[in-house]
Amino acid sequence: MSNLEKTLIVIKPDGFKKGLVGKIISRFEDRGFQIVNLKLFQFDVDSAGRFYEAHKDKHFFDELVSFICSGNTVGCIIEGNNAISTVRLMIGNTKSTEALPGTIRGDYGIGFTDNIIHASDSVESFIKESKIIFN
Ligand code: FUP
Repeated sequence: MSNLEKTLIVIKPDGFKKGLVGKIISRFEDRGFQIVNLKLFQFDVDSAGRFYEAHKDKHFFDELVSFICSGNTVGCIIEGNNAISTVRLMIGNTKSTEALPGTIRGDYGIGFTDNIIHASDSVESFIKESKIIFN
């Protein structure tokens, strides 16, 4: 039985600067997901603060907001069977140094804050985050 879902990925400023947009989006297309919306944009401090609201009391919040606002990003809504959990598996561990080879973070980076890509972790996060990016 299939469970058609949408999720949001954001290619972060480090991923964009490394020229990984095409390679990253291809991975999802190769897997069988459909691209349903795509946007090149740069976060401002207000929208980044709302995007990362869950982390607002954490010690790394200011660094996180400053990093995500530091350059171009690409937001992409993708759709397919079990999109939320499958895409989370494909991006890998938050700490890139602990992300397995074969995952996006495991193949393209060694950073923690600068970990190439974000993906929604629940339906609620997807709805909230995609509204911030796609209005
Ligand atoms: P993830 O869902 O894998 O993107 O990770 P989290 O929601 O736990 O964290 C959001 C972002 O905060 C991560 F992409 C990396 C960053 N972060 C730090 O910079 N320092 C920390 O100690 C924890 C997370």
